[in-house]
Amino acid sequence: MNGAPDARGVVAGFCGDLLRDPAHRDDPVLHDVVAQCRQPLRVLLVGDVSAGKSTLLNALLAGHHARTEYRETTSAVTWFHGPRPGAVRLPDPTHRGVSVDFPLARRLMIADAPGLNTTSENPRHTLRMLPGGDLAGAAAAYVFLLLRGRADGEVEALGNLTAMTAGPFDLVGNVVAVAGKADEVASDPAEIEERVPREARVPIRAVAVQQKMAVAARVPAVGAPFVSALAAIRTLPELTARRTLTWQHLSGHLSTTQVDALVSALGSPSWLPELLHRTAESATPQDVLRAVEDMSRLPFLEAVLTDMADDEDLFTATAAVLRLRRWAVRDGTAAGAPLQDRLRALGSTAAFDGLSRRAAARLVRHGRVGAELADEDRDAACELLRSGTCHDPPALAARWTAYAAHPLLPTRSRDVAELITDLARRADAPPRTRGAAR
Ligand SMILES: Nc1nc2c(ncn2[C@@H]2O[C@H](COP(=O)(O)OP(=O)(O)O)[C@@H](O)[C@H]2O)c(=O)[nH]1
Ligand SMILES: [Mg+2]
Repeated sequence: MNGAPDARGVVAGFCGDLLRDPAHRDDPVLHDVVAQCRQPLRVLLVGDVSAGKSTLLNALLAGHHARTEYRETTSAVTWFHGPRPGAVRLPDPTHRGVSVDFPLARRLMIADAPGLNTTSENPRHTLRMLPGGDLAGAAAAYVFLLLRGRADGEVEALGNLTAMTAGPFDLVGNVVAVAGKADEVASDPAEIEERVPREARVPIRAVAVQQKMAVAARVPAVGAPFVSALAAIRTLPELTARRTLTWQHLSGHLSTTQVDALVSALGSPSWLPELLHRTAESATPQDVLRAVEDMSRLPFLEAVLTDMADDEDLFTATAAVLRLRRWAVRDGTAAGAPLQDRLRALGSTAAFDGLSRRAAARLVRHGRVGAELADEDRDAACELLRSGTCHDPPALAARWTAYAAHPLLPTRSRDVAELITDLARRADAPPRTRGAAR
């Protein structure tokens, strides 16, 4: 991006060379890696049946594009991508592609894998299958939909997923845990988002989402019956006095159309009192729509996905290299060993040097690296890693040198600290007058 050396271009060029060899000319993995390097970030949505994957997709797509029946009738992986000229290459011939213009369409393409776990008695099977197949490498980022706002039953699955996709740069932040159907969880969203990464025991970000409300705000289903239902409830003290409401409480006072509008937009009535509170001052259709959208928290998830897409070169190149490594192993030992060497040599290109700095910035921002330092020292280190400049390089070098000297520091943290110190020492000219050396 922005004229920075592009590691995806280097990987695509590497595959292009291999494809000129008649032995590999028709190789589907090589062809797909080339496509992957030219497409927006590929995001895979994983989660149990009925976790609310299709509803979440529809929210992100701002339309009813994914089927939301409880029982899936198709086991095809479906990729939703923005309109692009020509055919869009998908990772596998069995996958389906749907072209739709959605808010993040220029930044990412996203797949739902329905039915992957419907055929299995054990829902965790989906994730066990991922490392064996090529699907894992074909995606470069993951949305992991949690049930009941908890990650403690997913420690193994999340650990495997993050370990399997970390790659040569110890990538973190390519998995976001989404606590969906947040209205059905007793804890409030802030508590869920703080607790889930601790439960998961891996550096993932967590976002609590009420995807049903997000769909309602975006499709939009928040129409006249919905707005009039809120207005009617407000005139009824026997309802507004209650801290919790059930659909039964409402059905005696509202029309069936009004109750249906509430049910289909909210899923459960548990966030209804909060919605009434938020729209107490002003409840025009626009205000109600905005309140429903805000409460859904989908904009937070979109911000996290956008942040991931900002590192698409890092994410996609990492996934592609991991894929090519597996491919080289499958290719057999004779050709495989020199290929592994050539793949390793990619690591010493300038483009990959840039990636290792961006990956280090992610380890500082989302991982444990530098956790003992002050926020401003971590922020300055991230800025330095990303742009080559920061406010006071000598002071930053001193603090990260002291950090690196801690005897019990994990190797990776020490490596990152030394990289930061080294960059800070070289960035000792007044930062604002230097050209940004990205
Ligand atoms: N209460 C509530 N229900 C939801 C929410 N999102 C989805 N659901 C319901 O959960 C069920 C399964 O949703 P679906 O998206 O089809 O799940 P999938 O099997 O993972 O694709 C459906 O009945 C949805 O209406 C939500 O945010 N809140
Ligand atoms: Mg579904």
